Amino acid sequence: MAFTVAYRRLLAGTSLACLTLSLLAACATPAPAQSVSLLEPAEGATVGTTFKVRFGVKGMAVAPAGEIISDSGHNHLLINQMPVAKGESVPFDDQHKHFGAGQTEAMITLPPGQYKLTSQFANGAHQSYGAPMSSTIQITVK
Ligand SMILES: [Cu+2]
Repeated sequence: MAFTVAYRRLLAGTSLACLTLSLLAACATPAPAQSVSLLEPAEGATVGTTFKVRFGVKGMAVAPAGEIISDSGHNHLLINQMPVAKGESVPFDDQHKHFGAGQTEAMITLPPGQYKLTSQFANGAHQSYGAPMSSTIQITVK
């Protein structure tokens, strides 16, 4: 009997703890802790030839290029390119723009057309964190 009461108290305590923790999102199914997104433009947007791109980064710090610091890096904008495989260097060319000063937004100019824009996060040595740290949208430039 004493055991049952103690067990019930334990269960009640556990659910209370879980309830409390779920308020902190620890008991819920967590979203990927580290991710990037393009906050602007919106998916499917039509924009002018010069437009603002805003990068979103979750779970990693944005820092200028230079040192390799774990869980830290800078944004890249890939234009009509696939994400760069994890550990590979992001090329430096017109289709791979580096924001090595730690920028989280930039003005981009592109000729009219349809584009696939990919945000790619990479470490201080421009080595990609791979597809999980990339995000792609389609836009139209008019
Ligand atoms: Cu870079």
